Amino acid sequence: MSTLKPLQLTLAILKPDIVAQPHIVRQIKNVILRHGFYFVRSKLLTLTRAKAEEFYKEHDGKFFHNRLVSFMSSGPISVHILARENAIAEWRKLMGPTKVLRTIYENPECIRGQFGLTDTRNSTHGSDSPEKAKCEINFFFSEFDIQVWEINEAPLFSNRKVEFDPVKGVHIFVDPK
Ligand code: 3AN
Repeated sequence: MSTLKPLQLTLAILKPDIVAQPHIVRQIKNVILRHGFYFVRSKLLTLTRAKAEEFYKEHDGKFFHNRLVSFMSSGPISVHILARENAIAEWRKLMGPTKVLRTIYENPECIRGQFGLTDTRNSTHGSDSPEKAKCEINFFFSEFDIQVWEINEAPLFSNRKVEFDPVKGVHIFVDPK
């Protein structure tokens, strides 16, 4: 019997503070690859303020909401569907805690500990549950059908029939020839 655990999808965002520094984007993508994640889809885009408000509507009314949506719509973000066993928890572990000002002392090895600037400009985002991952993937990749991916593409990823294409910035299928 196979002991392979199914791949899980999550949504990762490299926020404007990171995208403004291409060498740090490269470092973070390398960390993601070294930790066994697959880049399933990737996009570079800039959120309008209205779209940033929609994405963060659960934080409406909180003291940091205005600065959060201003920041998230202030420049390009790099958005990725990542796949891995336990992708949601593993990506959140790699990012580290939300509060950068504490994390840089308490957990300096994680991505936010290394690259975060403030509690708002905290480098990265990751979905925090399977339901949120589905919803957030659909928010940014409405053309991506999770069920179709699970049937058609996931087995090729699980069987490692993919390789990372640095030009496209995603994993592509290896030619079987
Ligand atoms: P996470 O991104 O770790 O899941 P959430 O969902 O609680 O954290 O918060 C969403 C975003 O809101 C954070 N990534 C951060 O940019 C911002 N944020 C959260 N808490 C604070 C805070 N206390 N001060 C400033 N910004 C915050």
